[in-house]
Amino acid sequence: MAKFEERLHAGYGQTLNIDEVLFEYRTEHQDLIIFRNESFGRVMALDGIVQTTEADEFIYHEMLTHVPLFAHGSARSVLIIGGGDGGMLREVLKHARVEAVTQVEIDASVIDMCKRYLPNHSAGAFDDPRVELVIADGVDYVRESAKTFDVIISDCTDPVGPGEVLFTSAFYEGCKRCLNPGGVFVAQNGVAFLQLDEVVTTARRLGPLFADQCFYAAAVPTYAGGIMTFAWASDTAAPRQVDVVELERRFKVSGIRTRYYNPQVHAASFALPQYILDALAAG
Ligand code: AG3
Repeated sequence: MAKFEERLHAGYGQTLNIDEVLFEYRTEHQDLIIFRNESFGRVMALDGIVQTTEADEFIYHEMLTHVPLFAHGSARSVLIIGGGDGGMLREVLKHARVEAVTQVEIDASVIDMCKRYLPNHSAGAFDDPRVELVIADGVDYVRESAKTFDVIISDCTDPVGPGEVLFTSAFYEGCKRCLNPGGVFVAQNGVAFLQLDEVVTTARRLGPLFADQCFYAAAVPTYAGGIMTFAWASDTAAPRQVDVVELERRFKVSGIRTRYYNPQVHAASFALPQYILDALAAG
């Protein structure tokens, strides 16, 4: 049986059986493979790193959308950077208050191939009239955009290859420029136990730019190695401090159905283990 061996961490990695290769291609930017695995369904990897699977994508996509959106409470405009598989877009569009979503993805072939071979991720989201799709570099977009947003979601790869620029101060400055007052920026930030440097580096870069900066976390099985952290930044602590009672109210009013997210999970996800807090304090 063919195996997919992930190459991301030094001396440690997950291996997935490849039951069937559905698509494999060297795009203009990266190596893309979509294959089927018995436990996780369809799996998409870029440059040898698992990006998303049918079985556990809901955890990641719900946590990077519903946490900032329910915390904000009245977001109308959302910017997604990356997210070519469309899972993030699908979750954002569940919020009826959201009037406009701009998605900026560098690699058009990821979108095309995911629409075709991972159709349950986008589930038609790219056809929603609220969506504007821009094929461009995220850093350029946030530097030049005339539009501003209530929530910005960076659904990036790890800081190697094309995704590296999405962890730079230049990118974070652009996001700050594109964020409305009271807006929230969130970003995928790696699995903390194995990528602790990433947490520290992100805090060092985002911290000086925003009045409120922190991380929240969730365990996503195919991002092997323990909990994944998500970076959070805003010009105000208010959205982070919304209490569970108010989150319950907002969630109920929305009518949104989720499989991982709920207001209790939302509130609890901001509690970080001590080894992360210590690393941040040592900075
Ligand atoms: N992007 C995040 C993949 C990160 C995997 N990294 C890791 N295991 N440290 C996923 C794109 C899904 N829309």
